[in-house]
Parts: sequence; C-alpha cells; structure tokens
Amino acid sequence: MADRSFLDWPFFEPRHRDLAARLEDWCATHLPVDHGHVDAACRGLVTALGKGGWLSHTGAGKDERLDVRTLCLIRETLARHDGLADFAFAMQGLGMGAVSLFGTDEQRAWLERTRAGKAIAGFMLTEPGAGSDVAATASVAERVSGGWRLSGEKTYISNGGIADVYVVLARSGEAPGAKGLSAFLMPAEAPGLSVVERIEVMAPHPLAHLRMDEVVLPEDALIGAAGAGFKVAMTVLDHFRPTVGAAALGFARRALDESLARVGRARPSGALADYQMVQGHLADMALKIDAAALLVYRAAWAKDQGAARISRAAAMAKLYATEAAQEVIDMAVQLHGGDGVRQGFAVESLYREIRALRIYEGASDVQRLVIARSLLE
Ligand code: COS
Repeated sequence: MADRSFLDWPFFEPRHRDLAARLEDWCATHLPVDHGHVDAACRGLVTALGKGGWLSHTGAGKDERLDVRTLCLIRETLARHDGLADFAFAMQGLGMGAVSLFGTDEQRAWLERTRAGKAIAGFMLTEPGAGSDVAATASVAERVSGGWRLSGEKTYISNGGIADVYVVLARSGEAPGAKGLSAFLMPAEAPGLSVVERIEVMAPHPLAHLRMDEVVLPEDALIGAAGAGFKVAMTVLDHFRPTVGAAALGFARRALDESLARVGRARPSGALADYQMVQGHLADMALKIDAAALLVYRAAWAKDQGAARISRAAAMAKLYATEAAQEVIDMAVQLHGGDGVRQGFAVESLYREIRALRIYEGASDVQRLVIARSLLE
C-alpha cells in the first residue's frame, strides 16, 4: 500500500482525505483495465470514471471553482493504478479547461457532458511549427458573416480522433504574436475537421495530427474575448500543470512500492533490502517523492486559496515532479534487474509512461523559463 501519510499535511481538508479513500476503493475494483485496444479502453474509462462521479471534478460549474488539490489527488491515485485511467481523466479536464474557466452558459452544456463521461474532450494547442512557442500559433481564424472560419494544422492532440469536442487556439489577428490569438469551442463533427494521422507513441494513448480546412464555427464558439486566447490557454495550463506533477508523483509512488516489494523478497544470499547501497537508493526515491509532493500540493493549495496566478509554483511542481519521477522509476527498473525491462512488469510500463510528462503541457525547459522569468521580473 502506497504511503498515504501526506494526506495529513495541512494542504488538505477533510473532504480531500475522504475523496482519496473513496477513490482508492474505486480503483481497487475498476483498475487496471486491458489496454489492448487503446481507443476502446479510453472510451470505457471515460464512461466508468463518469459513472463513478470522478469526472465531475474535471470541470467547474458556473460560479464554482476548479479544485486543483482534488484534481491532483485524483490524478496521483489513478496514475498509481493505471496510467491510461489518469490520461482519460486528465484530458477531460484539460480539454474543457477553457470552458470551465471562461465559458458561457451555452458552452457549458458541453462541459456537463464531459463531466458526466458522455462526451470526450481534446485541447488543440500544439502545431507542427508551434510547440513550446504558443505565441507562434499559425492556425488562422477569420471572421465571416455570423461567425468564424478556421484553417490550420494541429499535432500531438491527445484524444485526437476519439474526442467529441475540442477547444482550439487560432490566430484571429487582433495584434501580432500572443495578443492576436483566440480560443474556440469546436465539435468534432464540424465539417472540415479531419484526422490526418494517428500518432503511435511509446506509452500508447489516443493521439493524432488534425487538420482544419475552412471549418466554419458560429459567433458563440468564441471562448472569452477575441484576442485573449493566449491568456486563456496559459490560465488553463496554470491550473493543469500541477496535475501533471501529480500524475508523475503517482507513477513514482508505484515505482517505489514495486521496488519495496521486490527488494524485500527472500533470496538464498539474503534480501536485496539488506544491502546498504540498496537502502540508500530507496531513501533517495522516498526523498524525491516527498519533495515532489510538497511542490505539487503547494501549487494546488495556492491556486485553491484564490491566487490569481501560480505560474512559478505550477512550473516548479511540474518540472520537479516529472524529472524526479523519471529518476525514481529509472532506479526502480535498476533494482528489478532484467525484469525491470521486461514486458508485463509494472516498472517497465512506468518507464515508458513517465517520459512524455517531461514534454507535454510545457517541456521541462519551458518550466525553467517560467521560473527564471518570475525571478528576473
Ligand atoms: N496566465 C495569464 N497570463 C499569462 C500567463 C499566465 N500563466 N503567462 C503569460 N501570460 C501573459 C503575459 O502576462 C503577457 O501579457 P501582457 O503582455 O499583457 O503582460 C502575455 O501573456 C504574453 O506572455 P509572455 O511574453 O510570457 O509569452 P511568451 O510568448 O514569451 O510565452 C511561454 C511564454 C514559453 C511560457 C509559453 O509560450 C508556454 O507556456 N509555452 C509552452 C506551451 C505548452 O505548454 N504547450 C504544451 C501543449 S500540451 S497542452
């Protein structure tokens, strides 16, 4: 059983501890799922997480606030049990984040569906020529009679191909760079939106390169003000970056648990746990996990206290937790010997699953940039 002592930290309220306990029970009976057919597995997970009530936390109703500590606790717990379950949960939140934070009543109808697990969401931000540099977004949104016409390419879009609805960032042209972008709500069935290619990655999940070819959207598809899209996207990322750190934390805790079980096993020459060098590695793993947890829940707590911007704390949480989890998992693989790289062993899949978290939602060097800028301001 993973260490739960962090739940006593003052970042949490009784409702968080209650939720963590209930989710642990739910995970024990529902996870892991078979990942054989990844699209079907994801759809099934969204339905199950919706029925379980967990997806209600991925969005905020009108006049409610997203509770970032809850998002983090859920991601951490799901990631510890099944990486794909964490993915399915997280993308409902990230996909509809802009609607949660800035959406109109009409746009919130989609949010109700994604929060119930009745629709799947995606966030169309990254482009072939604009990954880290969001201000370089080249997809175009032109005003036409009664609405907008969008064209461009978006890549590495999670849930691309299986989502029912997307939030997309495009250049609406009010100003050059970051101040000329807008966010739009786009149903997957909008004519002109197509899947160019499905992308296969080392830890499989639904991912695609999408094309918008003169997709016409009504006036009320605009989320927030025209020209405010960059801030909309950054505010969404401020909320969700700590949750990426939380998922990394869940993977790292699982790696430590697997390692403790492994090194405790009796062998003719004594358990590995008897060796001081092994004990030293275990101590380092536990230390990194606690440090990551402190940064993740500090950021989440700060947002939940009403901080307007938590960019630095969110960046620190994501940067440290993902990098530390990679190191913890790498050590877990090492402690497993040959079994560490063998299919069917949890640490082998953790090793593949953690890698993308150091890249998506702002690569590690982008987080360093955010932290450094806040110091130099
Ligand atoms: N919340 C609100 N506003 C923000 C913000 C935030 N977190 N971050 C920046 N802004 C505002 C700035 O205040 C600035 O507005 P003003 O000119 O009015 O002050 C404006 O947005 C532009 O900010 P900045 O000059 O810092 O933008 P840059 O183009 O230099 O971009 C980085 C900064 C690199 C941090 C940004 O592009 C980024 O986060 N990139 C990574 C993208 C990413 O995570 N992609 C992964 C996609 S997977 S979903």
